[in-house]
Amino acid sequence: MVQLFKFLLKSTKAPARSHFRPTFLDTLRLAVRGGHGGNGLPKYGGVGGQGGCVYFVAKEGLTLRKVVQSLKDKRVVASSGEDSSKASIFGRRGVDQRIEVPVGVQVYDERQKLIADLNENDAQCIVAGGGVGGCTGTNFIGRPGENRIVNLDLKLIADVGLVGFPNAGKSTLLKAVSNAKPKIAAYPFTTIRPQIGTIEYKDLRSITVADLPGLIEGAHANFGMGHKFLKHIERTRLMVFMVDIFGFQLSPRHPHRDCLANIYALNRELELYDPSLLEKPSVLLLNKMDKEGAHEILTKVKPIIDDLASGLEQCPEELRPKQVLKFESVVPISAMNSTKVVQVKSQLRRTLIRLAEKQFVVDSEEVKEKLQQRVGVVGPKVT
Ligand SMILES: Nc1nc2c(ncn2[C@@H]2O[C@H](COP(=O)(O)OP(=O)(O)O)[C@@H](O)[C@H]2O)c(=O)[nH]1
Ligand SMILES: [Mg+2]
Repeated sequence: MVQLFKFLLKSTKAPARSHFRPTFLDTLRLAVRGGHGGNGLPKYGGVGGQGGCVYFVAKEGLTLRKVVQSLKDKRVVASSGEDSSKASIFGRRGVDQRIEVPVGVQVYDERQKLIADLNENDAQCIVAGGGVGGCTGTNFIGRPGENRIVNLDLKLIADVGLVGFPNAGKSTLLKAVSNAKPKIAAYPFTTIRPQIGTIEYKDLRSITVADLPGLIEGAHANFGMGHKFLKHIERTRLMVFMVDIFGFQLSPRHPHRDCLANIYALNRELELYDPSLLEKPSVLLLNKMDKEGAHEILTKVKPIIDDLASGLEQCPEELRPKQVLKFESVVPISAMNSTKVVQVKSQLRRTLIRLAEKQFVVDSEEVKEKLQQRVGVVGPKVT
């Protein structure tokens, strides 16, 4: 009987719903309120304790989903300051609330004004101040704490952002160069959340690479995942575009786009999202060079890729960008060939070093200029 009962229970159990797994969470809205100030004691001139504040503290290894799970609800309130009393003339301060959030979170107020950018471990900010305690100035009545809604926007921080249409081989490359374990398949949209991998070099240096999935032609019109993940590019130092040398077709209903059209389409999607991204340093990887016929295509398209503006005429109008990308380098690769992958690894590193050096020169020029402006007024010119 018990056996039968158990069997029935088992058979009614819902099937595993792995496809309902929560998706990547990169925005969160929270109500925060500082504690109320305690009341003062007029008779003795006592001062109420200040209300506690709500802080956000950035911690590595956290995700916004963990933050949600750790909170009871989406309202965070710090405790009130204690009233002043005969026994303690100065009321005790309310206890602060310290909410740990992932590194890379930007905090905005309701009008989308940036409050803080928590882009390193242990960085912190006050998001709701506590109310002042009651004193002579406030008629001994404690003031309420700050009360507001804040929006947290997580932007991943990686050195390199990998961008390309589905099936280009982004996940394959990320897996080959780094410690990440992304899903790989021969159909689009196998990766629906950004993946970050770390490339480690023999000298123990490392760089991080983010695979930013889901971009398709028409993403600006919110097709597919839209531009949901493009915002993560803003924080990367180098954009790596990846295209299949044989082109790409999203589905039989969509036109087949050759490799050049793919590059223009990526260019255009980026431009429509944020034209200033086109100024960011970028590298182009032409993938699947191991397949037959790849080299013939490469010889045909290479001169146009080197000067994208020259091919704009032939580009289908709906894909045509206003301003073209300028790549630091164009590298034909095969994400499945280990020698090529090693080359990509060192190429990425070299490019990042070069960029850092360039930035250093710009920074020191700026410092020199500022110094000159200052010193110029009171003393000799610095050279
Ligand atoms: N022949 C060949 N196939 C590749 C190469 N790189 C990736 N692929 C295949 O292309 C398909 C899509 O790869 P994936 O990494 O999932 O692409 P993603 O959508 O850009 O992440 C998979 O079937 C891979 O095995 C390559 O260099 N050569
Ligand atoms: Mg993928």
